[in-house]
Amino acid sequence: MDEQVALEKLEALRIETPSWGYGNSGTRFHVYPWPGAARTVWERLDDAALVHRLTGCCPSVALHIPWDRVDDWEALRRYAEERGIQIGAINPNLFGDDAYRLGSISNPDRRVRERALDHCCECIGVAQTVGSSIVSLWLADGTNYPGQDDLRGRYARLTAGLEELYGSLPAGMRLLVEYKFFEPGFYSTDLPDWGTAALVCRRLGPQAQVLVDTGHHPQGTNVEQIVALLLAEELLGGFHFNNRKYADDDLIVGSIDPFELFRIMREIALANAESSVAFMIDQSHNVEGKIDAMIQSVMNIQTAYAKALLVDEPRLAEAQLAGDVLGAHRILVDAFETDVRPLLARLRASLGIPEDPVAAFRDGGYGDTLARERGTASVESAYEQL
Ligand code: RM4
Ligand code: MN
Ligand code: MN
Repeated sequence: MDEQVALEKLEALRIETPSWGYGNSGTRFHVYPWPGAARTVWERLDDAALVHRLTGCCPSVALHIPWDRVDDWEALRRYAEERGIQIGAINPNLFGDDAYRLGSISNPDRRVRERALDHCCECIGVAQTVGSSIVSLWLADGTNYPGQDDLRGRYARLTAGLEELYGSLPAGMRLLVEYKFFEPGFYSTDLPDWGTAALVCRRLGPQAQVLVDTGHHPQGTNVEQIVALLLAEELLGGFHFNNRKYADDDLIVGSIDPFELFRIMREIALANAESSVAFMIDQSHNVEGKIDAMIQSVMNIQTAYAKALLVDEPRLAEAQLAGDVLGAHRILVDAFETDVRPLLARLRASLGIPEDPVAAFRDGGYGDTLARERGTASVESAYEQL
């Protein structure tokens, strides 16, 4: 691809960061407080705005409700806009309430199901008020033991609930349906995989699409093939980017397997689907600085995308047609091995932002200033939180 075209495409790429990635988080063993980590939704927006200032490509931030609940949503919207960002996907939280022990939308108890749906409707209202067009749903619903509940019954309750929710969506708003094959349910999960999510979205209608969280598959899953198939069926709504080594690790994007990230970005570039897919990060940081980690993830996505744009597609198509198995493979790997740092430095220079946003964050003293201003929050033990 011509370098100028690649630069234009890179400039157009937008990545949404998650409010919950800016606060302290941990494992079930402990939460280590990070000096200066955001303590309130307002501070989380401040940090998201800083990431946008340094990277130039993160103009929106996703919220998780009730973690980010405020009394005055208009005020929160204004606060974001004054800092040059917008509020993006609204994530209903259907797992942080004692009532959801046996699930939310699939719960055997009708009253709990109603409560879950009420919360989703509240989130639709929030999205409208803050100017967002995405409600992003991940359900922790599932079971821990064979026989605990009726699997077909759960599926029926799930689809009935989602149909009701879908009916409440205003025109122009999308419902993104996220899947995950385990956790917190260890025997079954009600939306375990992309196939189930796709079936459900098909049943609901065009405003429902699948969200792929890159950490939500069994080991060895070919995630880029899932992406390709969902794109072909016009069912790919968005991503939660992160990386994993073992489970749903939520490590920074591209840290464990940058080649997988490249392969995913290449499917999107090949389908010209950049503008219809929501690129979001879903990360939590246990031992590392939050803002630093977020910037590194953003840069890794840009790097993978730049490489994806460099694939010599005409030559690759020729090699594929000629049955040149390893020739085709080499053309793909060639792009992956290209050093795109100079290209990205040029992009950033042309946008008037630092050529190395991580270095700018580290050298700019931001971390020290935030630590001084905010101090080190004391956090409840992870055991109490979980
Ligand atoms: C889940 C899933 C959701 C995220 C929560 C915090 O595993 O990835 O998207 O909102 O974690
Ligand atoms: Mn996720
Ligand atoms: Mn997850």
